[in-house]
Amino acid sequence: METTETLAIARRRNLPYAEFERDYLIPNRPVILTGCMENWPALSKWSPEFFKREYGAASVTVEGEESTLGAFIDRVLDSSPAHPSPYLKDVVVKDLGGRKLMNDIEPFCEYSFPNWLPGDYLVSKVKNLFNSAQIELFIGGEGTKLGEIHYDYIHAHTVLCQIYGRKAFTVFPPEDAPWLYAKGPMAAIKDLDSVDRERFPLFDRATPISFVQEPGEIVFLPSGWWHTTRLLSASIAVGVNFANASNWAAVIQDLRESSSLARLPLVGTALATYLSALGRAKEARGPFAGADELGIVPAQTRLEA
Ligand SMILES: O=C(O)CCC(=O)C(=O)O
Ligand SMILES: [Fe+2]
Repeated sequence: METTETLAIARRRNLPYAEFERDYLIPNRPVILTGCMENWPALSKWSPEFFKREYGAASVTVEGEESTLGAFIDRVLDSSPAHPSPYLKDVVVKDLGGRKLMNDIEPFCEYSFPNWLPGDYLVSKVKNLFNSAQIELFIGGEGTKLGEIHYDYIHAHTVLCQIYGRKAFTVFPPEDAPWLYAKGPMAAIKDLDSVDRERFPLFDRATPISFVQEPGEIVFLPSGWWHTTRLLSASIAVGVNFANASNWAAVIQDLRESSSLARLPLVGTALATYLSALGRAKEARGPFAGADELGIVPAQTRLEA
């Protein structure tokens, strides 16, 4: 933060896929995408009260604590910056509400396709890891904080689609890892509101970009970008991790460096060879690979272009 220049993120409305690919996906730059959620029934339908009414009896585990979704929503409605509610993060939308709920978020954001993470993999460990990429629900209350600065698992990209309420982001480019005192995907610095400068003197060199996401906006965070969030009001979002030709090499590299098995030289090489070949096979499945397995219908404007 030595420069006085404020780094900013672009907002692009109805961005054609080819331009998204050229200007953001391939260069690995974040962007806010607007215009693509306008036909989602969720935008007028979803609220904390909606989830309490329709799915209140469902049981959920939030930050290690089990309760009904209804009881959790009560905490969201009572949340304040002084007493924030926990953050519901890993509920799979189609497990909670099936086709009926998925229908509310269609046509889904096409920028997140092709997605090569869903589908079959010969190695069951890889399959479980990759298949944990699902369309997930995020619900929290005013003042709820993500509580960690991280990049997403296996160097996947992510899209986060804001449906209800407002969310503040702070993101940092992958190169800022040393200034965040990072180990693997997690920064040692946890809370940006109170950074211990004695312990973390190099934090001053970091180049944060802060912005607020509004309902109807999609944040694209590319592979390896550090991020943390804070909810400015009760908030509901959906998101999904994805990987394709643009970050496949980074995903393979991540596996080789992070999994103890893949660090054995021969296993690592065999796995990398297998995954590279698999990437070429996935490529042949076209621009919307992964949509069937995720159980979602994507927008397909790039076919009209
Ligand atoms: O609050 C958010 O939407 C970000 C959540 C996030 O970064 C994650 O679950 O990996
Ligand atoms: Fe994340």
